[in-house]
Amino acid sequence: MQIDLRSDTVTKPTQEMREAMLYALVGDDVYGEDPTINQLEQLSANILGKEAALFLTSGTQANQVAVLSQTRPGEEIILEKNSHLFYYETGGLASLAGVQARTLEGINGQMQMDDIQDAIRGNDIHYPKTSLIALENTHARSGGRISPTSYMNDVYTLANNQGISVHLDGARIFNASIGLGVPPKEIAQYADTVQFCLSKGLSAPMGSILAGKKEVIAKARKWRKTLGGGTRQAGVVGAAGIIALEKMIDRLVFDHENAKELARKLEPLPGLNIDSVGIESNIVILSVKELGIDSVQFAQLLKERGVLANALEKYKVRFVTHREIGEDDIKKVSEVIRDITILYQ
Ligand code: TLP
Repeated sequence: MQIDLRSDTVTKPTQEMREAMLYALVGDDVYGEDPTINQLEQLSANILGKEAALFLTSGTQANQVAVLSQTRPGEEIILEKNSHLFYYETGGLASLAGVQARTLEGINGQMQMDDIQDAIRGNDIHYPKTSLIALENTHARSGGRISPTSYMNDVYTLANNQGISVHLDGARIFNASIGLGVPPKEIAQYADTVQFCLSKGLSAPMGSILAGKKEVIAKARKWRKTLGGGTRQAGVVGAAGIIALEKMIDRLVFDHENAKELARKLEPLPGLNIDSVGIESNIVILSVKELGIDSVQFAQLLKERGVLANALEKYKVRFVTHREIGEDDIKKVSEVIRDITILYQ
């Protein structure tokens, strides 16, 4: 059996989810007639403290629809240079929404307030209009770092004062909520639209939610149709999403503990660089540069020993903890890594 730490997306639906899927009440969701999807959307809106919510096929689709619903072609969006929206969405900002990306370098995933202020366009005839600021919490490529609500408040206030909308890519907002010890709506209040994924640590097989004001979600519903994301008896998968929200959030704390434990075990090993204090959620990023091999080679060595991890950058390897990873797995993985470091000393 392999220990798969490539992503929390690899989690499979629970037995309870499978049973809920089997017996889900369904209808045609393009007509708004799927009772399970309607329940999931209402539940999601309540959890985030938003007026309305929409079920989409993936986080990528939800992010793209959020941008399409709050910008026009030729406008500018400010976002962090390692954000999923910019880094991993196949250039959708340009090809779908036709917006220009103004990327800023963040610290632990947070763009600096002065930089955001400077990046907001004024009234000059030459300039595009800044119409959206996108945040990501937790921030995946910085190692699952969590932005505090005070930071989110600052960005939201700055944006609001200038008539700019804020979108939160909260693919892992529940990890942020657990890490901060505040309910998700306290984070979501500082964004006009919020997307979260049901298919990551929450273990549902697919689906994301986009939530916001009624008018924006009505636009999003139309854009979802444009992208071919209007589905019919979607309650079959939505039923698992309801279980995800009702049963799977609280246990994320174990994933955070396991990530911290993995980092603590790896920190003293020679040739590795890791900051265990910076582990705030379920992602651990390890630099293998001093071992004298790159991340692809390191990931291959792991794979040969039954452990899967992602080569994130030339020398950085990513491990993501999730429901199918227990304390024993963390112990085994740290032993495997220790053995590799001995080989390369
Ligand atoms: N992230 C995936 C990969 O795409 C990199 C992962 O394994 O972490 N926002 C954030 C912050 C994400 O991490 C992801 C997925 C998405 C959006 C997109 O979600 P999906 O995969 O459902 O399109």
